[in-house]
Amino acid sequence: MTLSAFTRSRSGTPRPAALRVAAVSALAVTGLLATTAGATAAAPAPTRTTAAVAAPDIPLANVKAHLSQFSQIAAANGGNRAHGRAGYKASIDYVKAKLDAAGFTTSVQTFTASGATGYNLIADWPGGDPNKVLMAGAHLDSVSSGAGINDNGSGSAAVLEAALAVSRAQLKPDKHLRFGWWGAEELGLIGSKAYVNGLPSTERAKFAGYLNFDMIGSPNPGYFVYDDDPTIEKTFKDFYTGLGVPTEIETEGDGRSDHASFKNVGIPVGGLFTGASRTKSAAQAQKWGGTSGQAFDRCYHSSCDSLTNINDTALDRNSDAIAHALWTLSAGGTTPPGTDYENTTPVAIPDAGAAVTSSIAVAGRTGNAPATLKVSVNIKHTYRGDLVLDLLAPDGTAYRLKNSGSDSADDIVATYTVNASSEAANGTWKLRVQDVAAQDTGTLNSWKLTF
Ligand code: DTR
Ligand code: CA
Ligand code: ZN
Ligand code: ZN
Repeated sequence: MTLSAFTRSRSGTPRPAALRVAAVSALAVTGLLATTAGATAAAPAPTRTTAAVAAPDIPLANVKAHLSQFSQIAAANGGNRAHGRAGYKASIDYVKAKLDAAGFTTSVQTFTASGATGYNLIADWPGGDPNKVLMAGAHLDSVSSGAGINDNGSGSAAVLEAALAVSRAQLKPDKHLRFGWWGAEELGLIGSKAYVNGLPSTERAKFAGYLNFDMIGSPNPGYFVYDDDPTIEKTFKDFYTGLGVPTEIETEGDGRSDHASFKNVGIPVGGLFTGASRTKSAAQAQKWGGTSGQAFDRCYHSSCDSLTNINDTALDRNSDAIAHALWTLSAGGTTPPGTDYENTTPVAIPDAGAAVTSSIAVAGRTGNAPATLKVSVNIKHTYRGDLVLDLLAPDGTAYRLKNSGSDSADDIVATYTVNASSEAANGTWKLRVQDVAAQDTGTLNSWKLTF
């Protein structure tokens, strides 16, 4: 479907300008598009809205600072952070000190493996429904041959920084947030098994989910999402869709990391992975970049798994994905969600220019959006016929709200009804606005979703 761009003539009769082809995503809407308000209605009154809280960006520099600490710890302790070695306990002490200072309730659980004492670090963020626990974790131990910066300093550092972001935000999620750093994963998931097996069944039943992050900064990265639980999987996939980064299902992971300890007792699990010793295919290199025919991590379980063995882009994206999943999945449950979600931040609309977007993060809802999702829009403009409006669902599906045309009236204050019943309600929805004809311009004042 192409849009023809019209330059506006004062008579209001459009003269087709050179065609401007605007690719419009396939419309998933089946009718039910209707404007239900005239242009003269007053702007909708501000409404009470459930806090639609988007996750913060996780600063890559902070994550890498933790990796530097892990590297220094290994260097000061025989070159590794392996189970039973001083470097592992020093890693636990480093992470614990950061969390204690940030207001977490921490505890260190000990266990024995291969004749040596092992340690798990558990950190609880005070608040939330104690009967709905969302946990994120990573194994903190390395193999004995090296510092284990990608495996698994990357997951440990990213989970730590996401936890610190929860503290900085003083997040008050509906669910109770818990974080874990596991010992002796490299010996066979020993630490996480000790933790889960030590939980009474009544405590296990309180888990809404466990998110695992083991190797998320591989130097020749792939973007793999665990497919064990559909809701968790979709949360991560929607995040990457928002970045325009394709993902693949993690196929070598079953039983290969700490999520297996939780899955084995029936807890929903998910996670992210950037690859280990398997080789990146040509097709994967085509979509992700990097080097085909080369391992995702050539230093897997080797002494060269050092600070240089990290892809910053992958680590940054996955750190942000962790925060997105925590914010999204920890909402919902006890406090019933509101029906209205509004963004009142003005966005200037460039005259005959690129489209602009405004986002609303919806969380805490269950199931899909309704067949009569209301989209209320308030735009100040001197020639509304210039404007094309689309609603973008969290998975990127576009729903056309308004085409351009010869309507020379000012402003858009309207509510559109969209059949969004095939879209998950939770996630980041966007309003896309484009001014496709020269001369007049305006500003998006606010927009609102009503479920
Ligand atoms: N067992 C992990 C590395 C690993 C291998 N395959 C997967 C799949 C999913 C997560 C992790 C892994 C380790 O060596 O720590
Ligand atoms: Ca970031
Ligand atoms: Zn490993
Ligand atoms: Zn690992």
